[in-house]
Amino acid sequence: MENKNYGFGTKAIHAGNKKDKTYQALTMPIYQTSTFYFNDCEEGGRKFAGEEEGYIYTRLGNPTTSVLEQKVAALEGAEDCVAVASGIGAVSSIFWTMCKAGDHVIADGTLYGCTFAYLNHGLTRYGVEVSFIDTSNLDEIKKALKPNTAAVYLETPANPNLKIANITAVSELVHNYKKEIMVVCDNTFATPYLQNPLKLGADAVIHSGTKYLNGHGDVIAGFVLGKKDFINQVRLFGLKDMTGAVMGPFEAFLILRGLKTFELRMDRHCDNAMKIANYLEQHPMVDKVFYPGLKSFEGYEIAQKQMRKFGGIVAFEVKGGRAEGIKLLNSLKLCTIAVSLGDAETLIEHPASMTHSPYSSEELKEQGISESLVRISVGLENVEDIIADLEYGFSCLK
Ligand code: LCS
Repeated sequence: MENKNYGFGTKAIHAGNKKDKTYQALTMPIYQTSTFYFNDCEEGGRKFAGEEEGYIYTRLGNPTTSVLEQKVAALEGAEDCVAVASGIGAVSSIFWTMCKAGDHVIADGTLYGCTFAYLNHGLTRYGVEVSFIDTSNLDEIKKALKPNTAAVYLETPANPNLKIANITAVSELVHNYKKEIMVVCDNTFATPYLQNPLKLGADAVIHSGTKYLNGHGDVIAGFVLGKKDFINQVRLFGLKDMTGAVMGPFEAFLILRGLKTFELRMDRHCDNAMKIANYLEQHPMVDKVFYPGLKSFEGYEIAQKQMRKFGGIVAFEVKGGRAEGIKLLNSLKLCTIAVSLGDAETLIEHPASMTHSPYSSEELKEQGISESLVRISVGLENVEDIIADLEYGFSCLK
């Protein structure tokens, strides 16, 4: 793709693509191979020494996966990207690359449950200290920064309650303290269509590619994005030697296929979610709605500045408590009870007992994740049908 000024939808279809000179296939083929032959021993030596370009072994790189990496880099406005086997593969690959024993990490306390588990119960076993704070409060960041701080990690909007951090303000503050500290943003909820943390000052971005990027609920995948040198370190150390959590070529193919409709899907997810947030906000059986596009939402002002639209996830507290929330889920006919998000199907879950079960009940309370919180990943169905299903669910609580 030659024109860097193409629109987002055009890039999602064309960026990074390579013309197949052998058979002139329109769609990038699946190079389902673990290894690549060398014409002679010297060629293998040159490729291993980095003196000659080309593929060696799929754990280090694969043509199908490379096209996807270049496409996601173009969408996110990143110099480079490495594809990995899952979102948690992205989290672990980046931390093994950035940190060593004796380092300190600052992370927001509100994170996807397994990211929290990795940081709280995993990384700390290897001599890295982790401080969980509220990154939407700049004073807390100031207080937490230390000479050995290696990284500041946040999700915005965060899983499960869409909490917003100001990426520009956080990055400026951290880099003014010490420019080498990596500010890393998990952009899974927003996607590159709605928000580009690297353009706002962050040093690296991670994604669960399982979600909107693929969009069809049939892949587990992840991405790490950032400067070329750093991504090279993630690829050749964090991924190649530490986690080995490499993306397979078939998964790359499915995500390439999913990305062709990325812009269309995201517009529909966002429009449907806004309507559902408005519906829930006026509902007498709802205590509170969490959605960055609602004026009543705490992070609304910052979300307006750093996001283009407000995403497909809506969370809300059901009046009454945990039992009412669970009863609502169990009553629904169209919305499916399932974790994950970003699929065509509307998925609904109970964070306290599902995605955020790695948190203790005290930790959930500290993060304001209540037992009555329900999270909806608004799908691509006709929004009237989703609302009718929710209305039926609420009617079962009476
Ligand atoms: N980051 C965020 C913000 C996530 O929501 C998830 C998964 C991950 C990273 C990890 O990605 P994975 O390894 O699953 O590809 N979130 C899930 C959720 O909310 N329900 O099920 C998975």
